This record gives sequence, structure tokens and C-alpha cells, in this order.
Amino acid sequence: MHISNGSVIINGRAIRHTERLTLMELSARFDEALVFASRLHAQQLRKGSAIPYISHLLSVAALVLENGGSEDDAIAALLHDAVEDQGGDATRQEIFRRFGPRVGEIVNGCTDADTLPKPPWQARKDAYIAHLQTATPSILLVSAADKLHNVRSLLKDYALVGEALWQRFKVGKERTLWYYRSLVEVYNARYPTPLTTELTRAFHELEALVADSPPPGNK
Ligand SMILES: [Mn+2]
Repeated sequence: MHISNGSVIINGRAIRHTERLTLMELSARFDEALVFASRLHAQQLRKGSAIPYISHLLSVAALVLENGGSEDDAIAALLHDAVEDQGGDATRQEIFRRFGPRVGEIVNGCTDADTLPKPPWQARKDAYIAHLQTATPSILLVSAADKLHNVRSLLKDYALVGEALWQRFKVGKERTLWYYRSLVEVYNARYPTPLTTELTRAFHELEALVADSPPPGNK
């Protein structure tokens, strides 16, 4: 693919250029990751819905490509929940073997628990937020794209079910919102890009929507 001039988005930033530029073409590795992710998550649904889980992985991969991610970043986006939700360390090893260490390290950086039972929620989330302080741009890109798609799903589902939405979350409304607020802060500090701006806007929309709503049955 070639384009002659103008601006391109590279790693989340608009770059002006005047020379011919060779843009990325996705290879058979990407196709392999698509099928691998689809099979791995075939039995999984999105939280509190009948939506096949692959929809989330396709959306996160699309956001990564739209925001200047590389092929490795996009493959990692397709596989970012594979270790956590589908097989733990055995799946991690298969990802390293099939897609290489660059993809494997991004998936590791997007995984907050790979043991069952998972460690306690607060310690796990505190550790994940701390880890983002030193995470690579690729990890920040995939992680922020993941959270943007989750916040968009929350906005859509809140319109459907209202405050009952929070029953899907082990720790309920306030701590779930705290987690997203903390992540948005880290992305803004470490990865100030249009993707982060969009995530921040969507999260503020969610906060405004749910502010001061009483819990269900408490009106
Ligand atoms: Mn995810």
C-alpha cells in the first residue's frame, strides 16, 4: 500500500509526511490469529449478554489498527484475553510459539491474572495499574483500546438495563468506576493519543450518566 502525501497515524499520533510511504499490509499471521482467537473463545459470551465474545476481540483489534498499531499489536489485540479467559499458561506458551515474543509480551502486559482462582480483586487491579506505569507503547495501545470498547459496551448496556448493570460486576458500581477512572489517568499521563482522548470522553459520559442513580430496589 502506498500513499503519496498528507498525514498518517503512526502509533496513535498524526505524522505529516511528503514522501512516498509504504504502509503495513497484514500477513497470513494476522489471518491465523483471527481463526485462533475465534476458536479459543467460541464458547464464551460477553458479560451479561448473549453476544459472542469474539465481537469484543474484533472491536479491540479494529481500534488498534485504526490508531496506528502494527500487525503484532493487532494480533495481540485479538489474543489479549486468551491467557486470562482461555487456558492460562498453556495458552500463553502456544501464543509465544505461534506468534512470537513480541505478541506474547503484549498479551502478557494486558493480562492481570493467569491463575485460578484469581488473586483478590483490589490487589490484582492495583498491580495492573502500577504495571502500566512502565508498560510499552504497544501494551498501552492494546490496553486502552480494550478499555474503550468496554466503556462503549457499558454505555450501551446501561441504556438497556440501567443500574442493574452493576450486578454483573463482582465488586459493584463504585469500585468498577474507580478502576476505569484510575486507568484513564494512567493512559492520559503515559499515552496521550486520540485513542486516549476518546476513552476519556466516553468514560466521562458514563460517569455523568450513572451519577446519583440509586441502586435498584432502593428508590
Ligand atoms: Mn478485553
